[in-house]
Parts: sequence; structure tokens; C-alpha cells
Amino acid sequence: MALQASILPSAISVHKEGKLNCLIKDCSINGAFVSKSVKSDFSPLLIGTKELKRKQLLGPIRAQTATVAPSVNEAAPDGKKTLRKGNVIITGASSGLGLATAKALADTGKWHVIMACRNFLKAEKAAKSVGITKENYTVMHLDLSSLDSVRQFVDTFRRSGRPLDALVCNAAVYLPTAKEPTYTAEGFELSVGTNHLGHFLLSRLLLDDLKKSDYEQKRLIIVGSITGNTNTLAGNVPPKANLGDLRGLAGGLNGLNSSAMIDGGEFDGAKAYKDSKVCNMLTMQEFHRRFHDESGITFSSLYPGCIATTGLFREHIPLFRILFPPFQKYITKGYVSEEEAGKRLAQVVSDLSLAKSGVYWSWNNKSASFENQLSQEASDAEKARKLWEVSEKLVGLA
Ligand code: LMG
Ligand code: NDP
Ligand code: PMR
Repeated sequence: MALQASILPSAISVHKEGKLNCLIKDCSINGAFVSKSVKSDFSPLLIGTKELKRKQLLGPIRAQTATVAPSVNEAAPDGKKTLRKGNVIITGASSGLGLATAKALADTGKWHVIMACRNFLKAEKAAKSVGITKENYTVMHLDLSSLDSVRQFVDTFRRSGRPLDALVCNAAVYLPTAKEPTYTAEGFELSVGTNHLGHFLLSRLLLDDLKKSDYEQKRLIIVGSITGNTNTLAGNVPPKANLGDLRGLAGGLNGLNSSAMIDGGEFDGAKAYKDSKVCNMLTMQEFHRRFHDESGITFSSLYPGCIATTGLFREHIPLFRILFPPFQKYITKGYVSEEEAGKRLAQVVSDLSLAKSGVYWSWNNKSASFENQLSQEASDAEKARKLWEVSEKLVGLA
């Protein structure tokens, strides 16, 4: 801490009461979001058209896998038009922030949530454990560490016949203790490959679907984080995010003929995660610049607060997992429960007051949203353009 304070004296101060006060006011303490496992009879496999047909022959179909979108503006009995439910895809909705957001949106009764998850059975159990009613969600298989899986997911989603009104790129992996890089199916370093490149392809492909939606508002959200922003105290905890001139990414991020790190440096799992978050925030802004005016889609990113209890830290050392939640709760006051964070992301999906495009949202200690300032690198338009072009090549779009 003393080290941090000396690195960034302007970013931190100590209140009279001894509370830590930081640039980002993201403090909110809420009860923990409890998730229990329950039994499920769902197949962990992707359910495609053939499988659906087979199930139709065998008997009644479960709502989760076979519902067809209700028609637009269904006429109510009294002749008045009622707005249809919105359809939102949330990646990584099987735990943490994604699950809490799915729950928050489903509970409004206004959204049907497509839970895009790599582990079908886990997602089904998770949805049941938090009590999402079955007509309000569908689980579809998506492994972001495989571009084939991303393309297959888009195909399956289109075959479901649902319009797409909002896409939330939420899933992520964090490998802080990895000594050596691991790789996606296409050979990209796993953190950037999953968190950035998988989502980049997914969102580029689904942009067309969003454009076609006739919903009252259409949104594409990519979850960012404070730790990728070096204009904050948290973003100055080493190793710091830095994309450099993108030479490692341009070289394919494969650790063979190029580095596994975007900036071309030595592999560092914690840095790779933070770099991937910078990519997420740059991508959101590039989407905004390229497509907002033409499509009317709202592009947003956010830092929901420090959700210190999620699965994101599963690879961290046990001591960290024990100390991190109390550290965030009682010392930095940056802690937020999964439930509260889910409500925040749900606001970014559906609140009319958060309709502005190109914004990186955060919340203050009274849980009020505000437009936050990104670091210099995370708001560098030239870097965003270059990142876009290099990423297009890597995922086979250019
Ligand atoms: C590193 O490990 C890896 O080494 C690195 O490779 C990389 O992967 C990196 O960013 C990822 O992680 C992290 C691991 C190693 O860190 C921890 O485990 C630290 C966890 C968080 C710090 C815990 C602080 C302990 C405080 C416990 C408090 C809990 C109880 C609260 C009860 C409150 C009651 C009211 O370790 C380190 O990083 C070294 C960390 C050294 C700890 C430094 C201690 C900081 C204490 C902060 C005090 C702040 C005081 C502010 C002023 C308060 C005024 C009263
Ligand atoms: P969790 O680990 O709880 O959730 C991550 C989700 O991503 C899980 O559902 C996981 O699936 C899924 N996932 C991981 N790899 C893949 C993959 N290859 N394909 C598909 N899904 C995958 O972490 P959080 O809820 O904390 O993280 C959610 C988002 O919030 C991330 O973008 C993270 O960067 C961001 N964030 C988190 C903060 C925090 O303090 N926790 C702070 C700021 C931002 P599975 O369940 O199968 O493992
Ligand atoms: Mg950090 C106000 C201070 C603050 C906030 C909001 C966070 C958020 N962190 C803060 C401060 C500190 N952290 C300080 C002073 C330290 C040194 C003790 C510290 C350490 C620390 C570690 C080792 N913090 C971490 C780690 C992680 O491994 C987490 C990480 O970097 O994941 C990439 C993490 C985080 N701190 C946060 C948040 C939100 C995270 C994790 C998740 C993320 O950014 O997505």
C-alpha cells in the first residue's frame, strides 16, 4: 500500500476515519449473492436443429431450448399493442456477474436471457439455483476460446428465430499464477484470445442481428475494468496494462514466432488479463465510432465495482482468495456484491437513463451511475483503430 501511495500520490487519500478514498468512487456493501447447485437433467451438449427435431418426436420440449420469439408487437385482447420481451445474449452467464445480470433482467419479466456458456450443465444448474424461471432463459453453448464455437453459436442463435436486442460480452478468464502461456483452439494466448478475440468475433458477427432488431433500443456492452485503467490506483498495482505498439498481437500472439503478450513482452498472466480489458474498452469505443450514428445502437462498457467473491479469482493463490474480499470490503471499500453488480450491468442493458453511446460507466458509493474517465491508453483512438484492424485479421474477418 505504501508502495502504491508513493506511485500515485494523487490517486489516494486517507479519510479522517481512516477509510481509503480513491479516484474511482465505487463503494457499495451488500449481502452476498448465494448460489446453490441443484440437479438438472439437461444435456451439456449444444442442442441444434436435429436434436430439437429428435426431442420433438420424443415428447414435449423444454422451454429453454425451443421457444420461438413472440411476435413483435403482439396485439393484446383489447386491441392495444404490447411491446414484446427483449432478447439479450449474456456470455459467461453461468457464474458471477453474468449470472447475477441474467437474474436481474429475467426478474423484470421484460427480458428473455440467452445464457451463452461453455458448460451447458453448469449454466442450467446456475439458472435454477438463483431461481430464473424457465420461460425467461435459454442456455446456448459458446466457448469463446474457439472461433469455430463462436461461429457455431451465432448460427445456432440465428436458427432459434429470436431477434437480438442486446449483447453483453461478459465472460472472462484470469490466470494470475500461470508461469507459461496457454492457448485457444486457434493458438492465441488464452486470456486475450478468450476475453478479447472471442468477443471481438462474436460481436462483429452479431452486429448485423442487432441492426435488424426493431426493439425500442439496441445495445452492445463489453465489460471493462478498473484494473485496465492506469489513471486509477487499482490500475497501478503491478503488473500494469500496456498494449505497446501491438507487435505481439500482430504476430499472432502464439508464443512461437511472436510473443504471447500483446506488447511483445514476457508472458505475465495478470498483465494479459488487464491488457484484454483494455482491448475490451477500446473495442467498445471503436464500435461506437464506426457504427453508432448509422445503426442507433448504444455501445457501452463499465466497471461494475470489485466483485471480490466471483469465480474470476479461482486460479489465484489461496491466501489471495481469503484476503481479497475483506481487503476490498473494509480497506479499499471498492467491494460490491454479485447481486448489486448484476443490477448495475442490468441498468446498462435496459435503463433509459444509460442510453448514451460510447460511455464507460461506473457507480459511486451511493450506487449512482456516472460516466467515468478512461486512462489515456484505454481511450486512444488511434490504438483502437489499429487494434480493430489487427483483430479482424486474426479472427478471419479481413
Ligand atoms: C500477485 O499476487 C502475484 O504475485 C503477481 O504475479 C500477479 O499475479 C498479481 O495482480 C496479480 O498477484 C498477489 C498476492 C501476493 O496478493 C495478495 O494476496 C494480496 C491480497 C490483497 C491484499 C491483502 C492485504 C491484507 C490486508 C488484510 C486485511 C483483511 C482484513 C480486513 C479487516 C478489516 C477490519 C476492519 O501478495 C501481494 O501482492 C503482496 C501484498 C502485500 C500486502 C500489502 C498489504 C497491503 C495492506 C493494505 C493496507 C492498506 C492500508 C491503507 C490505509 C488504511 C488506513 C487505516
Ligand atoms: P466469473 O469467473 O464468475 O465469471 C466468468 C464467466 O466467464 C464464467 O461464466 C465462465 O464460465 C465464463 N467463461 C470463461 N471462459 C469462457 C469461455 N472460453 N467461453 C465461454 N465462457 C467462458 O467472473 P466474474 O463474474 O467476476 O467476471 C465477469 C466479468 O466481469 C469479466 O469480464 C471480468 O473481467 C469483469 N470484472 C470482474 C470484476 C470482479 O471484481 N470480479 C471487476 C471488474 C470486471 P464457467 O462458469 O464455465 O467457468
Ligand atoms: Mg486491487 C481502491 C482501490 C482498489 C480497487 C477498487 C481495486 C480493485 N484494487 C484496489 C487497490 C489495490 N489492489 C491495492 C492497494 C492493492 C495492493 C495490495 C491491490 C492488489 C490487487 C491484486 C493483487 N488488486 C487486485 C489484485 C488482483 O489479482 C486483482 C486483479 O488485478 O485482477 C486482474 C485485483 C483487483 N483489484 C480491484 C479489482 C476490481 C480487481 C480484480 C478484477 C478486475 O479488474 O477485473
